[in-house]
Order: sequence, then C-alpha cells, then structure tokens
Amino acid sequence: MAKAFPEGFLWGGSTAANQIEGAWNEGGRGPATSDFARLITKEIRDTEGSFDEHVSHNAASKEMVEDMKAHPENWTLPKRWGIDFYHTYKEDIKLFAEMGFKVFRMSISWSRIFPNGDDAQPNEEGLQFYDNVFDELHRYGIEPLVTLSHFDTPLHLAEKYGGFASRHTTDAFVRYAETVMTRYKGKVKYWLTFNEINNVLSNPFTSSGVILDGAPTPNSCNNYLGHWQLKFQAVHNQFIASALAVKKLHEIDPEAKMGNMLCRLENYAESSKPEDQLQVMFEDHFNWFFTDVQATGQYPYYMKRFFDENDIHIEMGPDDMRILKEGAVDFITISYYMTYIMRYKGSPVPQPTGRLVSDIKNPHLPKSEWGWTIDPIGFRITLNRIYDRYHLPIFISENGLGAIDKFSEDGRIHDDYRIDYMRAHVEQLREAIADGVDVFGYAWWGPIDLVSSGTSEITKRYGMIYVDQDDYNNGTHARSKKKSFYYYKKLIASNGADLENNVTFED
Ligand code: P53
Repeated sequence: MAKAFPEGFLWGGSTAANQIEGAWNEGGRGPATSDFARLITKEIRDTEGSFDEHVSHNAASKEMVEDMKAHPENWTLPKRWGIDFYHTYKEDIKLFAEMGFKVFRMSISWSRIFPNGDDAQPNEEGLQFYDNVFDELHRYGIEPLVTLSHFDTPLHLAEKYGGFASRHTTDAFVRYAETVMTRYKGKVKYWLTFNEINNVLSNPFTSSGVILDGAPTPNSCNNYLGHWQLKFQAVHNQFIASALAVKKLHEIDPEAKMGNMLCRLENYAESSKPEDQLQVMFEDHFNWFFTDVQATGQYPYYMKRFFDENDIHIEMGPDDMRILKEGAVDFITISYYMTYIMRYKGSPVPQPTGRLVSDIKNPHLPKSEWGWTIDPIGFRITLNRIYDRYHLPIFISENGLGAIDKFSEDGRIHDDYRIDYMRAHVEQLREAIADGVDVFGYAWWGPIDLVSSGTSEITKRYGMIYVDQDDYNNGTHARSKKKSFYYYKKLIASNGADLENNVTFED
C-alpha cells in the first residue's frame, strides 16, 4: 500500500444544481440560462459540425431564447429535468455517504432563491430546499462545499441587463450571496463564487448571462471568438461581485472560507520552437489572468498590452481597485480534465483562443470518447505551478472521465476505464502533495451520472452511480452502483492509500 493522504483530507464528489436538480419550474424557481441549453448528440455533432469535439453551450442569441420560449416542443432541453435530485436528494446523499464522502461540492440555483434575480424578497421554498440538503449531508458528516453561481444566471437578468455585462447583475449577485451566506451560516464552511469563471470567454450566455447579438449557428455559439470588450467587461463585473462576496462572507462568518474556481488549462508547446513556447505563454496568461485577479486582488501586468492593442476599455468604478484588493479569495480551486497543445499563431500580439478544448491533439496521450486527452502527469505539473504562483491551499473541485457505460452480461457496469482514470490521477495528486503542494481535498466530477454541461447528454456518464435514463429522459431513473463505486469507497476508507484495483461487487 502507498502512503495515506494527509489526515482530514476531504474526499468526495462534485455536482452543479443545473445538471442534477431538474424541477426547473417547481418550488417557485424562476428560469435560468441553463434551462435553454439544448441537447447536442453525437449525431448532431457529426452532421452539423462543431468547433471542438466538445460543442459549446449554445443559446447565445436572443433569437434562440425567444424560439425556445415560444416553441419548447421543438427543442430537447435536458437541464430542465436533470436527474431529478430535487426529489431524490435523500436517496442520492445516502449513496454518497455509503462511499464514505467527506465533502460534497454542489451549487445553489440562484433562481430558486431569487426567481428573477432581482426580486424584493427571496423565495422561502428555495431557501428551505437547501436547508434540507445541508441537514441531510451533515447527518452523515459530509461537509458541503457550495458554488454560488454554476452556469445558471437567472434568465431575467440575462434578458434585462445582458447578465454580467451590466453592473446591475453584480448588485443582484451580491444580494443573493449575502442572503444565502447569512441563511446557511454554520452549515456551510466552504464557498466558491463563480464556477470556471474563465468560461465567459467561450460560453458567455450560460456562465454569465451575456446575450450576444447576431445569429449563432444552430449547434453552438459562433461567438466564442471575439466580442472581447463585452466579455472582459462581464469578467470585470464578476471579479467585483466575487470580491464583494468574499468581504461579506468574512463579515458574516469569520470561520468560513471563499475560493475561486478556474477551469485550469495546462498547455504544452507542440514543438521545441521558441515561437510555440511563446504561444504557450500567451495562452497561460489568459488562463492565469482569472486567478491572478481573484487570488492577488490585482490586474496582472500582461493584460494591459492585450487591452490596449484591442482597444478594450473596461469601465471601472472609483473603488474597484480597492474592492478587488480587499476581496482576495482564501483558497484556490480548479477543475482539471486535460492538457492542451499550442502552436504559434504567427502574431507576437497575444490573443486568447477562447476555446475550452484544444484543436491540436497530443500524439502521446490517449483520449476520451469525447476527445479529451487523459493526462495524469499534467495534473501534478499543474498543481505545482498553481501552488508556486499563489501559495494558497488548493481544493480540486472537479476531475473525472465522461464515458459511455454498457451493462455486461451479469447486469452490471464494469467501468475499469473510470477506475484507471481515477487511480492514475490520485497517484499524481499524491506525488504533488509529496512535492509539497498543499491540497486539502479532491472532488470527483459527477459521482452520480448527470447531464453534461457542454452537450446536455447524460450518455456522457461520469458517475460511480448509474442513473437509468437516456438523453430524452426515458428510463426508470433508478440508481445502481458501478464497479467504480466500490473502488472509490475502498480508496476513501484507506485515506488514499489503497490504490489497487482489486475490488468486486461484493465489497
Ligand atoms: P462536460 C469544458 C471543458 C472543461 C470543463 O464537462 C468544462 C467544460 C464546459 O463544458 O466544464 C466543467 O459536462 C464544468 C462542469 C461540467 C464538467 O466540467 O461538458 O464545471 O459543469 O459538467 C464536465 O463533459
């Protein structure tokens, strides 16, 4: 057996309200941007084409949202039903407890609390729902780690203000944050502001409620490049929202901690040409940027050139720099799925790609069925680089493998590929900790099958718990344990020491 992880290490799983809860129009909840993310199946990707293997979150134009509202019957919108966690949370949390979870990362659906985002009073039924969820978690000694905004801005704020393009949305967010941080004081110790805040560059609508003009192609947001002025303004307004939430949390509950959440893009040069390495530096900057601001409370030097050369002017309030400075986060969180390859684009002037999936493949690495490279060593590298840069404790808020699961003849899912992925990543996580990196928890993305963020498929399964439903919500919705369930349970019970895959369904 290998060495155990540090005592008290938080093993667990990670989800988002918009991908599990369903019940989109129950309990007083208002519509959110995620309710307008259409299903993008493999057939659609193959016939209509896509920018990446992964297609971005669609519904980027006013026209599309209007059409979805007027003719919902023409669209498949799976985030509206999720996996029905709104009704099954007790049963699902019981299964997490059986695996031995110490932490459950989840998000609050903003429009369950403020149905329009800017209502005079919060919706008590929504507040009560999360009280129930937190109480249920604590019954089993599971610590909730809660994201305030995970790709589900209230639709009303998107339509009225263009989401975070306007400072009105910042104000609405701060009120929402204050409401829930006060209500759940003592129940929630760990908070995150915005999920994968860098996603605004590729998916402005779902992540930030920014609606762009112009007609996107039907299968995806064709605006993932450009629109920098608008997107970086939205980013700035989110930074302010985040900083104010940090400050408020410290006032409300000095014991509680607030983290950031970055979709960490670790980049390798395609060759040993210095130009390719320069491109890595550019792309790195556009990824670090978000955490640089949230962790240090300052805009990094390298953005000035990009803003100047692209005529980007961020509108800032007189107190903004002070607010940022006072609102630096307490800890760092990342999602880590894959690494990327960079090739020089021929310009010495930095430009972000705005992509979340690299278009150049690494010949040395295997890929998932969705084309995401599998790179456990990259995980160790990225953890070292992050720690080296910020010297703050790190929590892994997402890591996982989306795959097609099939039942074997014994009626079970032997998902050894998922176990292999997890083992390899946890092994590298242990190496990073041995290197001296301060990591205090690891949350597997989608411990129970859920609706994919990027494509709204459930057939892109991440779970150790199988949910019997297809992309159109047909099925019994019954939960069953995959082989990885037993693996993770054993791994947690040994505090990370038992990495061998010798589990059976009888364990
Ligand atoms: P899905 C792109 C690339 C890496 C992570 O993603 C990403 C995305 C956006 O789709 O998002 C995070 O479901 C996100 C989760 C999401 C998960 O990764 O597209 O925080 O909401 O489900 C996996 O396979």
